[in-house]
Amino acid sequence: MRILVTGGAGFIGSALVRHLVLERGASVLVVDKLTYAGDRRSIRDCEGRPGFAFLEADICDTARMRAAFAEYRPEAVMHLAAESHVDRSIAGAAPFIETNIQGTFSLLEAARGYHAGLEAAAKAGFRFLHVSTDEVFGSLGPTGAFDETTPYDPRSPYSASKAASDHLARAWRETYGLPTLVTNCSNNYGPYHFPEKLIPLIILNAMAGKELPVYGDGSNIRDWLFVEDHARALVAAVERGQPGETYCIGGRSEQRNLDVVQTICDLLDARLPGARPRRELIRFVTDRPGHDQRYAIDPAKAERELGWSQQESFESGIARTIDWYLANEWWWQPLRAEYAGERLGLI
Ligand code: NAD
Ligand code: TDX
Repeated sequence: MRILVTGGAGFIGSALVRHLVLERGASVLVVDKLTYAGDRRSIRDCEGRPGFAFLEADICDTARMRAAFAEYRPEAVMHLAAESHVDRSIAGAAPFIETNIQGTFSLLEAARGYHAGLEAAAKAGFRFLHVSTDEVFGSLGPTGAFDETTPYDPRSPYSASKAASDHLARAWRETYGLPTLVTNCSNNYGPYHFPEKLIPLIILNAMAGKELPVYGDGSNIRDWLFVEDHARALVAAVERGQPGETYCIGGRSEQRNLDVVQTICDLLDARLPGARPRRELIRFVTDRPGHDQRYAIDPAKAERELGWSQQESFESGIARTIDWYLANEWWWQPLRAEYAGERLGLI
């Protein structure tokens, strides 16, 4: 299969591209702008493989997207390119509106023109998978879980921009017949995760003996899914999902932020014993404005209709992730050096 993957140099996109190219032998064109969050080193093992190609381009550039479709002639699009960090969206929403909304619109338009020109069999088989987040559903109370029937209630600039893009993807199917599908997934973690996000930030700070910032009282809950399980779910959605449908993907693994941080401290203490337990580095800091309290996903539809299920438990996945960061300083050290002391104080 010939697949155009946007955002393939990012965290989830690179896991997907490595899975497609190295494990499934698929032909992949990565389209990525290489923002601060994109890094070609994350897919360096794919470079030079038959069928692998890379295009450095902005998805907002519709003319370039049209040319990429015309030249590459994909059978499917997997759209992951986005601005993805909630704290950055609070500090400045403009790139989120631009890439997540305008960029998705641009890509849908390019795909629509290309799809209209395909002959019948190729047209029927074409898929446009729009990859989204559980954050579009807002914040849960102590019980219940998001599923495909949950009303949208985004509460941050990031989640509002993703919600808008989900609606665009659906509208392009209803209005123009472009075979779009949407997936909404919970928090991913794993190798090649940019060190502004909670889990890699805590791992790297704890390794270095630096303070561990926990927003508010640490009681906020996220559902965590190992990134390689998400990559397999996305492939299942393209292969077996129905156009016009939404699939919620999650790890059935709810954790309080404070528990995640303490788990990382304890696992690192066991691997790199220090003079004092790393839990002593935990600092409760000013909360994120509009901080969603709890996310949880019911992935039953994806399990039933896509034949997908997660393989990695949080316990094994977090241990693998810590071991990966311990073994792969070559990847994270330049990113830490480049972003240290940044305006947002993220790292
Ligand atoms: P990321 O920030 O790690 O990577 C985003 C990638 O998109 C980068 O390679 C970046 O260079 C590229 N990009 C950004 N703007 C672009 C543009 N205008 N044109 C072309 N490329 C551009 O993000 P991620 O965590 O890998 O998330 C990927 C997708 O999955 C996003 O759509 C995100 O909303 C969604 N998602 C993420 C999570 C999560 O936990 N990280 C969970 C659910 C859904
Ligand atoms: O230093 C921190 N301290 C802290 O307590 C950071 C960076 C985060 N947090 C909290 C905020 C959240 O409750 O940890 C939780 C996870 O934070 P992030 O890693 O920033 O992820 P989140 O805001 O939950 O969003 C992530 O999951 C859904 C991704 O960044 C999104 O792209 C995805 O859609």
